[in-house]
Formats: sequence, C-alpha cells, structure tokens
Amino acid sequence: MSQDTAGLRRLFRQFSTPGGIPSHDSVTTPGSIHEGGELGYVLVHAFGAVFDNPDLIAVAVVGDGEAETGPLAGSWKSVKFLNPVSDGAVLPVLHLNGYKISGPTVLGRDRDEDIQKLLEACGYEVHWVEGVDPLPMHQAFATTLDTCYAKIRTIQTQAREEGFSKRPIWPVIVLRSLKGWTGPKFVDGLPVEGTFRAHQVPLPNVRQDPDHLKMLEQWMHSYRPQDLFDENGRLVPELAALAPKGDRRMGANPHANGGKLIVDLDLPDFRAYSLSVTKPATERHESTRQLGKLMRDMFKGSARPKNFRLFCPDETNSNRLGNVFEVENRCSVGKIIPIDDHVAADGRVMEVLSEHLCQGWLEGYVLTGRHGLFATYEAFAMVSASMTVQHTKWLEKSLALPWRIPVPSLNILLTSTCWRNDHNGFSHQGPGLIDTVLAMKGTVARIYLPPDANCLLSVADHCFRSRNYVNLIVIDKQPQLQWLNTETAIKHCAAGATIWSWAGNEEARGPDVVLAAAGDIPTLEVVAAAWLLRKHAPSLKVRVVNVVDLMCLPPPIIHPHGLEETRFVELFTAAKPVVFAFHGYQRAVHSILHGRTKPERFHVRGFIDEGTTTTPFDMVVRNKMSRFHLCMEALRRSDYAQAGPLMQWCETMLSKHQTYTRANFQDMPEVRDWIWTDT
Ligand SMILES: Cc1ncc(C[n+]2csc(CCOP(=O)(O)OP(=O)(O)O)c2C)c(N)n1
Repeated sequence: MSQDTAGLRRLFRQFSTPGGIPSHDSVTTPGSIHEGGELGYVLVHAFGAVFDNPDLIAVAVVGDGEAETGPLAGSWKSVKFLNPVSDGAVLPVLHLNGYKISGPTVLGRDRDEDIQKLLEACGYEVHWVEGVDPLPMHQAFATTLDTCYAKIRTIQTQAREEGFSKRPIWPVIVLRSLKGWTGPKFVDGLPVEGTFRAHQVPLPNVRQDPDHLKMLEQWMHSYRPQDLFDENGRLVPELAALAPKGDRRMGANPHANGGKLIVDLDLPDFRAYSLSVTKPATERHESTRQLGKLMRDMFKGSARPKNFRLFCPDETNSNRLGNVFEVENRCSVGKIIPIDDHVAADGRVMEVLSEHLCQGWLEGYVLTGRHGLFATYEAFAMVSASMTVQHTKWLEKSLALPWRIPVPSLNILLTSTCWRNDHNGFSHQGPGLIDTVLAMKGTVARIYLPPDANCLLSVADHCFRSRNYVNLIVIDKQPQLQWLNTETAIKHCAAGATIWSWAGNEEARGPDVVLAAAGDIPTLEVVAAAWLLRKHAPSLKVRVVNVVDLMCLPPPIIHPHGLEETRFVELFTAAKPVVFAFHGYQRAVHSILHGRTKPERFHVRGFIDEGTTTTPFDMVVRNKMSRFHLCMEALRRSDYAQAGPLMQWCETMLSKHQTYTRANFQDMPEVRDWIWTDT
C-alpha cells in the first residue's frame, strides 16, 4: 500500500468491496487478534491476551449492542481471574451510542447511575466521557486515558512490589457519544447522526442519487483532507511523525501477531506417562488421568516463561485431569477460604462455569503466542461451538497472509462423552461438535478419537506441538480397556488408522467383513463383536480396523490427512462390507466417505440421539451400536450362511440385557467385566 494517492485509492477501494476486506476488524487488519464479525468476544479475547503478559494493556471497545450478548455480559467477570502481579491489564471502553442496527440498546437507555452500579458490582471503577462536541471530547478522552493508565500502573506497581493482597478495582471507561458521530446529520429529511440510521451506511444511494453523492463529498471534506495530505496524497510529515515507530505501531504490535512471540512448550516425553499394556483389552484405566499427569509436568516446565494454561468449566477433577493440582492451582483473585481446594490468585488452571469464557480466554491466549487446552463436557462444547467455527475461520484466512506467523493450535478436549453420561442422562449426550469441526476446512481442522490412554498421549503431544489448527480430541474419562502399548500406539496415531490383526481372524484370502471403529466406546463394541464372531462363527473371516484420525477417511483432495486410495483399500478392502461403529452421529462418517471406493458398502452405527439416564451398555444398545447389533449387522451384510442361530442368540442377549439392567441397575457381568481372551 503506497503512501500516495494510488495507495489511498487502493485502501478505500478494498474496504468492504468484492475481493476486498470486511467492514469490521478482521484477520486482514494488522494489529488485530480479534475478528469483529460475530459480536460478543472482545473482552474475553482481551483478557486471554493479557494473562501471563504482565507488561501488556489491552484496550477493548465494547459496543452497547455487543454488550447485550451472553458471552460479553459474562466477560466482565474475567477481572476476578486477573492477577496484577503476573498478568497485564484490560481497559474496557463501554461505548454507549444508543443503537444497534435499528433498535435502541439496553444499556444505551439505562440511567447513568444504573450503569455505574452494574460496572461497580462487576469490580470496576467507572470513568465517564460524555458529549457531542468533538474537540472537548477528544481532550476529555485523552485525559481519561491518562488517568486510567496511571491507575493501572499504580495497581500493578503496588502489587508487584508488595505482593498480591486483594482483588484490585480496575478502571473502565464509559463513553457516551453519538452513533455516526461527525457523519451526515440529515439525509432525505430524516435525522441520521445520533440515530440507528447511521449504522454502517448512512448514505445508501451515492451511485444513483446526486444529492447523496454531494453529501458524501461534503462529509469527506469536513475532515479537511487538504490539511492532512500533501498534493500527492501523502500524510503530512507533522502528522506522520505522531505515529510511534517500529513495534510500537498499532499494526505492528507483535502481541497481535502472536506467532512472532511463541516460546515452544517445554514438553516432557509423553512416553513416560504411558500405561504398560502387555496384552490388549485386559485392564481398565482412566485414560485422561495419564494426560493430567503429562499436563502436570507441562505446568512445571512452563513455569518460566509462563506460557501454558488449562481452561475448563470446573471439571478438571471430574475429567480426571486432577493431577495438575499437584503443582498448579485454580485461579481466583477473589476471596479464598481455608476449605477451598487448590485455589490461588496466581493459579493457571482457569475454571469458570462458562464455555464462552474458557474458549475465548484460550483464543486470546493462543493468538498472542501461548499454549493451552480447553477441556469440557462433550455435549456442552456446543455452547461455544460458534466460537470454534469463528476461530477456525480466522486461522483459515490467516493462511493466505504471509505476514501472519502461525500461532499455537486451539486444543479442545471433549471428555464426559455421550456414551458415558449414564447418570446425567439425555441433556449430557450430544456429540455435535464433531459435525461442526468436520464442516471446517481441512487446512485448519483436525479430529482425533484416541481409543485409549497411550493413543491419547501420542495425539496430545502432536496437538501441543502443532500450529494453526483447531484440534478436537474426543475420549471419555471413565475407566476403559486399554488396547495398545506405547510403540504400537505411536505407529497407530501416525498412520491415522490401522488393522488390529490380533482382533481379527482373516486368512490369506482376506476378510469376509470388516469391522471398523472410530472412538473409544465404538472400539470396545467392535472388538467385543469380533471376539463374539470368532467364538460363535469362526468360519466368518473378520478384520478389525481402528480409526484414530477421523480425517484420514475422506479422500486426500478433501482433507490433507485423507489416506491415499490404495492405502484406504488396503485397510477396508475394495468390495467387502464394512460395519463401522462411530462415536458421533452416523451421517458424519457417510459424508466423509464420499468419493471412496464403493462407499455404499459402509454401514455406519453411531449416535442416533437415543439417550437417557441408564447404564453404559444400555446407551450402545439404545443406539443400536452394541456388540450384539454389530455382530448381527456383520452376519447380515456378509450373507453368512449359518447366521440364524447366532442372530437368535444376539436377540436373546439383548432381551436379557433389558431385563437384567432394569432389575439390577447395572450391566450384565458378561458385558461389564468383558475382557479379551484368545479363545
Ligand atoms: C453475534 C452477532 N449477532 C448479530 C450481529 C449483527 N450485527 C452487526 S452490527 C450489530 C449492532 C452492533 O451494535 P453495537 O455493538 O452497539 O455497535 P455500533 O455499530 O453501534 O458501534 C449487529 C446486531 C453480529 N455481527 N454478531
């Protein structure tokens, strides 16, 4: 962009035009880590940016419309997690211009004293700037900025010299100014400045209406361009000299191009946390607990610089990640009482019962070059699913901008999954985030379904090292059978999908049917089904395939992880039926198999939105993905000649299950205690 008339013309012509840039702050805006398109996240991003960034002050301008959104209304409480010693500061500017697109705003119509009380109750000291006359307003705003800056520095200096004592009262600015301020006052006889009509395009008809064009010209002239630019369109030197130099320029702030500031995580060797698996499917362990131990040591390693945080809606213990509390605390700068468990003002485990805050803080944290994980209940990840989408879009657009340096990935761990929310019931059973991420571009979206602890560790290590992705990892927290030793797990995860030959019984001529699984519970049911078939129908030749990287299923043209077709056929054969058990909604697998050899031979069983408060096995029965259903499907699809008795036996077992669970409130022992045996 040259600094002359041609440059100005280019700047103006790209603004909100086809092939140009959006009309709001976006990826293309140098100096931005925040997309202003989907409103609601400005404060939460600002706080994420300043955590563990003691010298950074983020000024966040909150529209009174944006202030009506749930995430923004929740974001004010971020100040209860901000440590004046080790974090930076956020200076919110609540901008009350009275209108959204066409209606009045809630806060815009509130009385000053109510707004004052609201913000004070949230933990802020309110500084008002109000008026209509531009010059005094500029002075007032500058003075207020100076005052707030001094207050922030005083709070920080005191806390850093004397140590943290109590939550500070941080400043906030409330700016009351006109919407469309200094724009056209009246258009076509109707008031515009100070009204909703000023939203975005105050003069809608400049191309067709000469009066509108004239008003536009007058409006632009009101800024006196002749005083601002020389005859070649270059900013006059005395104004250009006002801008700071180098990294102090707003557009060159390295915090807003976080890749520039990345310090690699001090990651321990994940193999040290693996479980010893000498024989597949013989021991049950909580897989996520191993990840908790790995993260405990990541916290130790990231003590200097502090560049790792865990974000979670108060489920760290429940998700079996509690080992992190051996070295780290939950963060709160509020009152702490003796009975509290691992709560401290400098904690870096961020527990707040708001998926929006967890995700938004993490987004701000990674976009400024640090690392983290958002661990949440699977069903409630949908609360912030739209933020996941927006972050993925941000990353996707950033790929086209060579000056944007890649940032650490946004890692989302879904535990407490749909299959094992037996006590909570239907509200807690929803695997929808997989579908959401599946729809995103392969360049930036990844979905992993590790079947056990060792695969989870390998996947997590990969995700923590990666850049510019949204990594979705799905695994349950309950004790579960462990399948693979470390080295096999590493190879399995690197390949994305492998044949588990120990679970199949195929011979040189290949299988009659392939049983495939993606997800921990589907893996259990598939392997158990293979075991039953080996036992009751030994002449049926079965292959078991496990998929850990969901995105290896679509063709490589759709996703970079897509397996080459020859490899895909090696795994799934070219023509044999495939009975596929899937963690999420079954149509998701069908959608990504499009373009593969004979996709119609894939028969997917997955979550069909059948849920309730019930036993773990009843969940797979209700969703027709149980080992008995998979057995019957394999017999049916392979046209197995002597299927009758085994089909009948499976039906009998399903009825027995129904009776047993209702009488005993638990699963049948042969299901509950099932482990792999070779005979
Ligand atoms: C989540 C979301 N919902 C709806 C919109 C559509 N929208 C764009 S601007 C706007 C009004 C914003 O008002 P305010 O925050 O007060 O900003 P102003 O333009 O008045 O400064 C709305 C509703 C949006 N961008 N994001």
